[in-house]
Amino acid sequence: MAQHNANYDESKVPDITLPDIFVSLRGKLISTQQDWEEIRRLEILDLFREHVYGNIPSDFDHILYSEVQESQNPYPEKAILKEVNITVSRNGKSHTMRLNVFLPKSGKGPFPIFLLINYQPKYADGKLVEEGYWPVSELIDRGYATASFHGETVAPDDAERFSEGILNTLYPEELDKADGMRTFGAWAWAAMRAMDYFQQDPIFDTRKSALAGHSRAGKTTLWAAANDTRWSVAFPNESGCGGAAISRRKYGETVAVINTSFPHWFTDNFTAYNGQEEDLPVDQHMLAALIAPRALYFASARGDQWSDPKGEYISMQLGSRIYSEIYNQEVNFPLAFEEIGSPIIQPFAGYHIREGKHNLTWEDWEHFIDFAEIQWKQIR
Ligand code: GTR
Repeated sequence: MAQHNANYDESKVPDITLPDIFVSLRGKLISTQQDWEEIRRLEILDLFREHVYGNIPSDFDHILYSEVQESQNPYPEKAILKEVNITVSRNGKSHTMRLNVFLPKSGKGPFPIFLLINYQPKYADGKLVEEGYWPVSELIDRGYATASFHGETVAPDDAERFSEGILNTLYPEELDKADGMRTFGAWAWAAMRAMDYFQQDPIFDTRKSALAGHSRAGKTTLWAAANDTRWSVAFPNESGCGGAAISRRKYGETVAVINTSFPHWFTDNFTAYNGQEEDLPVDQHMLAALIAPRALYFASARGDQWSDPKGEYISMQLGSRIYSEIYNQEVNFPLAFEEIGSPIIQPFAGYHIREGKHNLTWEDWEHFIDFAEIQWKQIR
């Protein structure tokens, strides 16, 4: 990977002109909720689909949920572990993905739910993950259900093998399309199937549902939540290039670098923007805007310059204008990036940058949970 070529010098960031969230492709000024929801939001979603992430096919013939027992419950005293196989069939073929769910033993529910999209190779067996990265114990203590699936059980994170999951079995026609589904589309599809599962069981309060993911799973979190409005809160953590960060800044990881290192992540059309970020019909602040009026929180780390923390914050500053301009909410990020101290936690939109390296930690989760609780307080 050409990491050594990356620009980390703010003075070398190009002067950029970003596409306007509030002007439609036909030049219409977008100022009402109706125009946003019926015109501009759909345009932006489709531009990201065609040029960046590819399709997320939504059709299938059957979906079946069955419980298996393969792992030991690490918290038998306070949590119920459900290992759920989700089997989806289409055109006579089927694929099974695994969802691991923990429910609090105390309380009757319905429980709000935090879903983590996982991809870490060390957990590739789809099993349970450790404290910090997936803080099951703390989430249960606070009265929440939490679940996780591993990307590998849907589409392997590998340029050679990515199709050896739902792409080969369920949606083979996607493989030949320039805007076809690739790994991130497949993982986003899996988050939707997890939500299907939560919605058919009244033990979950899906009006209070948060989708979280770190890094490549953070990029997926944003794309999944943009497409699936059943999520009430999205937490892309240190999602960087192709996630929260503004692509045109070319700071840290760039479109060319990510497409070269991970050709299976984005749709093939995205390679046209290698080194040509200024030609993109979108930038990532527009993806942020697609989450509204649901809630969105970005998190960065100072030691993670590869993900361009400043680009992530700018995209939150600009994208979150949707809440004030279209949804009449008092959301704003008046501080310049350099002035940020403590986490900015407000209704609808939040941001923090912590010390330390690229990782998902308990410190990140504590702010996520505080932020989610602010959003969910409004829901009775
Ligand atoms: C890096 C990649 C980033 C980020 C990260 C991760 O190698 O360049 O875009 O996704 O991996 O997922 O941890």
